[in-house]
Amino acid sequence: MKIEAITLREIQMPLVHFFETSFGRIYTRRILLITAHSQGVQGWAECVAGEDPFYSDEWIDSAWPTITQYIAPPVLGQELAQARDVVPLVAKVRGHRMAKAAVENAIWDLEARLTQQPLWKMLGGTRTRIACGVSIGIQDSHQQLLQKIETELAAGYQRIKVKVKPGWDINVLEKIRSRWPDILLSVDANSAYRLDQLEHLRLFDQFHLLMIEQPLWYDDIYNHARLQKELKTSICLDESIRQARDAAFALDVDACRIINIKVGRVGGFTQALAVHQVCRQRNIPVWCGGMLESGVGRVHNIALSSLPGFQLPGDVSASQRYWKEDIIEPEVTVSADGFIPIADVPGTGYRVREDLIEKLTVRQQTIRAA
Ligand code: OSB
Ligand code: MG
Repeated sequence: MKIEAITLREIQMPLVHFFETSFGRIYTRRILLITAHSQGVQGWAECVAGEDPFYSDEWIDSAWPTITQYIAPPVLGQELAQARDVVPLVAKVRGHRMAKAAVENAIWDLEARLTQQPLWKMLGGTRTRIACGVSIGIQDSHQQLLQKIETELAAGYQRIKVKVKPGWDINVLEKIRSRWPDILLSVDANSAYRLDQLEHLRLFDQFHLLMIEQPLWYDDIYNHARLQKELKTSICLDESIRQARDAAFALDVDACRIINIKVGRVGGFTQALAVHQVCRQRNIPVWCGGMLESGVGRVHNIALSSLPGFQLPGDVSASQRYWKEDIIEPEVTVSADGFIPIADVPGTGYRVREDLIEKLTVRQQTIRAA
């Protein structure tokens, strides 16, 4: 396939409910969508860079010029045998993994459509349904959080993850556990703690959590290994794992027992498969993280979650938890027992609603092969 053009679009979509983590609260998403064009067919992907450089150092306004000036040009006009051939073409650019992932994944999507294959099978998926959990942000009150958990459990979600930070942690977990002693429960700190808070972190052990996600520095592995030695609760790394080498290092030093794979954070499907492979070889369970994606990114997360190592429920949940109206058709829905089925159909199994995207677009740029 020859990549004839790449389109960047920014759409803006208000969240149904604000989302708050230890680094801040967000009400409306600014989402960068990428389209790769070849032979009259379009592949779509979402750049998961946020509105601010807080979760990672990338953000939407860094990703845009990085793609137009450095990532799209080496790919445009190239005859690619397969989507993973994008990787060496953009390897010269250091970092900017979310920007790279958006272009690479659009080309995976394109290849699936051009060859009429299911994307999940191209990736090596084996599951015909994926187990779903939810990630619930910090709320205005404990009462509001308990109500949200109740709603999500009633909807069938198999695992509840709550965001924590100092002041919104042990007190909250006591209330959750006294009401639901046995649910599958995790916490995500998004780097809100330091190793000198060890005595406080030990308090998490009493709640038999499935995991504590990224308690320490976003770029750290060594101190997580020191912490894991001191905790009963399994550490899961998110931010710290940028590539397969990081996963191998983290597992060699026992910095975690579980890994969260986000395809954008590691730089695209090819690297996500490499991280998955490292974890498979060592029998370490992985799960698919979320970045408050629109349907375009969400369906890619579903495809990735079909791989055999995705043994724990992910943060991949229904469209309606985020959006009044999603930009794909049908919207992503979750069964009453907490699964998303994966159909054996070409592409992603979902149609991109270009009409709606057009209405939501606030800027657009197309770059063509010379
Ligand atoms: O750490 O997993 C995270 C959202 C934005 C940034 C970081 C994270 C998250 C989530 C949301 O937890 C997961 C979802 O998409 O529902
Ligand atoms: Mg996380």
